[in-house]
Amino acid sequence: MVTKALSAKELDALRNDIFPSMPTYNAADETVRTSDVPALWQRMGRERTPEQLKVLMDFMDEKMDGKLSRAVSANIMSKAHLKGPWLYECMRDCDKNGDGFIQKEEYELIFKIFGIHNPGWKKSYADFIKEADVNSDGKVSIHEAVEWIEKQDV
Ligand SMILES: [Ca+2]
Ligand SMILES: [Ca+2]
Repeated sequence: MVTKALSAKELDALRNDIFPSMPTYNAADETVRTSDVPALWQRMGRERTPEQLKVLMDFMDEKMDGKLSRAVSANIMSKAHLKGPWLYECMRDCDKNGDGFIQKEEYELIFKIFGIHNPGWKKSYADFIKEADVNSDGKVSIHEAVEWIEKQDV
């Protein structure tokens, strides 16, 4: 997603300057609305395609009540270049029923998020189970899912 790490200076600017300057910034709970996401990325100098932004915004609407807090925003952007932590966070968010394993509907969400960056990437849920279930218990854990995604070149 993001390939270059934000410097400490950039993160300070995000927290103290850019984030509070967004049109929908709410000082009471330190959040911005989903509609400010494109401007936020742009101000950080990280260009996203409209498709990438849409996935992120849909995700916020669905998972975060359409709001992004200042702490979460800095957290996501500071770690977005580190594949491991970002992927764990992403997989944990996709585990909608919170059982620690990725079911079919949850895989479809993962596929949607990662597929948008790689239109040529085609892996069915059956492929996912076959390839990712390393300990052969018939289920794919979050850990197994992260290791699998890391091999996908997405
Ligand atoms: Ca699950
Ligand atoms: Ca397994």
